[in-house]
Amino acid sequence: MRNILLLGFGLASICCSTKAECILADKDAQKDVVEMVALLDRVSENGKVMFGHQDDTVYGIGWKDIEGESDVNKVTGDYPAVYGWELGHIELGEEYSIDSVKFSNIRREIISAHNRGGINTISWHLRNPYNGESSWDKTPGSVAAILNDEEVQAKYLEGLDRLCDFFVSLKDDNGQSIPVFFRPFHEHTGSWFWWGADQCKPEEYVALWKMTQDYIKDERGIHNIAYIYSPADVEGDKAKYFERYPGDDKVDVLGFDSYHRDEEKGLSRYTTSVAKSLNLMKEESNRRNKPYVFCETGAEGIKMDRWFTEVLYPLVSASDHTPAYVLVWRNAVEKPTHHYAPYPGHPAAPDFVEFMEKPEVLFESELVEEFRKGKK
Ligand code: BMA
Repeated sequence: MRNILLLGFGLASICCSTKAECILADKDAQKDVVEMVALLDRVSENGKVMFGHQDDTVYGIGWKDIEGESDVNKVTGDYPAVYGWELGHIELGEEYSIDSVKFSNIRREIISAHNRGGINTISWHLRNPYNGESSWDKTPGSVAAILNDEEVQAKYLEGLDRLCDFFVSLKDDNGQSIPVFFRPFHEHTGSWFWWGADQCKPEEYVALWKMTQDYIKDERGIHNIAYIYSPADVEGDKAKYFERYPGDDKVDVLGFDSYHRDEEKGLSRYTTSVAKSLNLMKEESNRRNKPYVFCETGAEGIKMDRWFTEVLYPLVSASDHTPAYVLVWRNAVEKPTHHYAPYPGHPAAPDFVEFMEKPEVLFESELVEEFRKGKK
């Protein structure tokens, strides 16, 4: 519906109902960033949901660093429409990511995915600049230190600069910057990361978000980014979802992460809480004129052979205003039980093909046909 109201405002207004609302968090965002956000909106409003997979083409079960290889493609014959990439350790100036992938290979695969018509979204499990510990460090006051302690702040910005250099290096064959989503400081309503709820005050989290965003767009002049807000599953609790929300003018896409951890015990907690959160997303998406996505999910090891069609599909397709994408986590080459998409021979593979064939579910070639070429 929203789109119809907007035709008069041209590109920048595709996903908004008044011109004032059309401006993304980055007011100078490239035109194709605006288009990328608007594409999410169009997908949702057509009752479709894109399938995404983390680190899809850099490794999988039994292989690594084979250009264009993909467990999802080997099982379904198509690529995911959305690719998640993890840039943890880029802040250290290292050659390899937290998951032991060369950053140059991640860059290459982001460019290839973009050239095929796919969408890229970036997460960042950065080390704690306060003490050098991992993202999972729970030292309270780390965010406050970044904000208030000059030395810690300088260390953080040094790392952020390296992330920015990576963003800048994302160029297509014509030298144009490639638009990507960035999902900083995710799952912060939980308390397992140093930026989590027990470790910082809401206003400190918001200040860290703003500092980061302002640095990227204003200090570094980087305009190929749209920003996704991605708390942990709050089970539909609106107050909790927005307690640490940076603001409508700082966020372009709403989302959340939730995993099906009690798979063997049945569906209860996961399906109930995810359904509630998706409902909340849908309502707030309408109210705030922002698309919404299911940023991270999955059942580790996929022990239910029909998980994709019987658990995930009913959740993400049960609406005329679906999440624009759902992304399952990575197929860890170094720890084969840590996988979230089927690979050839996996007992859930036939069901995954059925999932792909559902009319609502878009893999990459369908996204390209229907929404890029077809201009739905
Ligand atoms: C987690 C796990 C870790 C990984 C991290 C960053 O959920 O998959 O093994 O290092 O994400 O990708």
